[in-house]
Amino acid sequence: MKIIRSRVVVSGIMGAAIIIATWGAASAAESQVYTAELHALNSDATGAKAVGDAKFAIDGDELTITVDAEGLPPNMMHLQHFHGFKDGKAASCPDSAADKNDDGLIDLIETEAYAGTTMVPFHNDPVSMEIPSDTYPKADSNGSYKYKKTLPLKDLQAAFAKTFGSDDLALDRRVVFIHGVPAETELPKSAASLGTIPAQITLPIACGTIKRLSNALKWGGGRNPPSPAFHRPYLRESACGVIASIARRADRGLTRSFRVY
Ligand SMILES: [Cu+2]
Repeated sequence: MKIIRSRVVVSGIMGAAIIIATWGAASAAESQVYTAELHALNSDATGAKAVGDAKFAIDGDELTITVDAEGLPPNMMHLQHFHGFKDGKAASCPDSAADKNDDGLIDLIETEAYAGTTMVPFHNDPVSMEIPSDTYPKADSNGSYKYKKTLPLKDLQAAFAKTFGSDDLALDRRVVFIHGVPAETELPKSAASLGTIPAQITLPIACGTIKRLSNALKWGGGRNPPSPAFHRPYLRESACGVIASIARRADRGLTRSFRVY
């Protein structure tokens, strides 16, 4: 009986060790991935069916932003950002109901009720938080581009806090927009834009909601991924406690069954 009992205890401890080691590794790497599948907006007006995907990979202190897009108006620069609400409310991509003035377009101002405000630009220097820039990616003659930028996460969080009052990028509550049609595109006068910027530059042509990916995969897809707090040491310890108590229960159960025997 002693031999079997100690086997149960040992396997319980081993199980706990494996699980703790797994959590420890996840915690140390601090890797998180967020993605957004971009779908076309205003394609009737632009004649373009823009699609693509955006990815935000946090690896330790680094954030890598990638955007692969195609079906864009070719040979021109396209503004791209994540948009969101300052109060952290979840942003969404506008649908046709967003066209309040019924001019057949969802202009930048009409997106605000759904997606909030322009937050972080994806150009050569996102940390600058400068929205006007001539370093946004340029679509090639096929209407495609690939954008990739790695930056210090802390720097972006600090810049974000300066502008929006919180260092929480809250990526899973934001949307990605790609903007821009050729300058010569005729748009109705009702197409609104920011300040004096022509509506052709800011017209949204693709949108995607950002979703957190990495832990959802680790934890079996459909289930809600655990919050980052799950990786905190005291939670790991309490999980350790749960494993130990399961091991104890198994041990007691075994003891009882032997007594019956
Ligand atoms: Cu934008």
